[in-house]
Amino acid sequence: MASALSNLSQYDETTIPDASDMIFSIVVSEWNPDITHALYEGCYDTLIKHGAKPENIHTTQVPGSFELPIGARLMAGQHNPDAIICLGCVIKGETNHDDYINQAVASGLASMAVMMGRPFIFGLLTTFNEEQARDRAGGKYGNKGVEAAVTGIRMAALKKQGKTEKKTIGF
Ligand code: DLZ
Repeated sequence: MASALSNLSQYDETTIPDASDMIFSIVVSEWNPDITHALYEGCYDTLIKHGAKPENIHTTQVPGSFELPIGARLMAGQHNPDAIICLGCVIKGETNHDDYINQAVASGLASMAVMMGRPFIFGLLTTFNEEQARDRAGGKYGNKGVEAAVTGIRMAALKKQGKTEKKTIGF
C-alpha cells in the first residue's frame, strides 16, 4: 500500500510552477468538518506558498461530498479559475453509501475536466474509518489537501502552457 511507505505530501518544491498568475477555486464539503477543514488549510497554505494571491483563491462550501461536482461546476462558471480543487471526506459506514458518493464524485469531476478542458482536482478522502482520515489530513501520511493543491498548480500550468503555445503558433 503506497501510504504505508511514505508521507504522501512530500514533494520536490523546486519542481512546482509559480502560481502567482493563477486563479483557483476550492470547494469544501461540510461533512466530517474537522477533517475537511484540515484539508482546506493544507490546500490553501500550499497555494499561497507557491505564489498564489489570496484574492485569486475563491472558496465555497457544499453540504456533502456528493455536492462537490455541482459546486465545482458553479465555481467554474463564476471566477474563470485555472483549476478547481475539490476537498471532501467520505468515511465508510454500515451501508455502501460511500461507494455511491465516491463514484459520483470521481466520475463527475473526471467528466467535467475532459468536457470543459479544465482541471477539476479530486481531493476526496475515501477511508474505512476516521483514524485513516486523520492520518491523511495532517497526520502521519501527510495532508491530501497539500497534494490536491500541488496537482492543481501543475495542471493549471499545463492549461496555461497550452494557451501560450496556441498564441505563438500565429494562426
Ligand atoms: C449522507 C452522507 C453520508 C452518510 N456520509 C457522508 C460522508 O461520509 N461524507 C460526505 O462528504 N458526505 C456524506 N453524506 C452526505 C452526502 O454527500 C450528500 O450531501 C447527501 O446525500 C445529500 O445529497
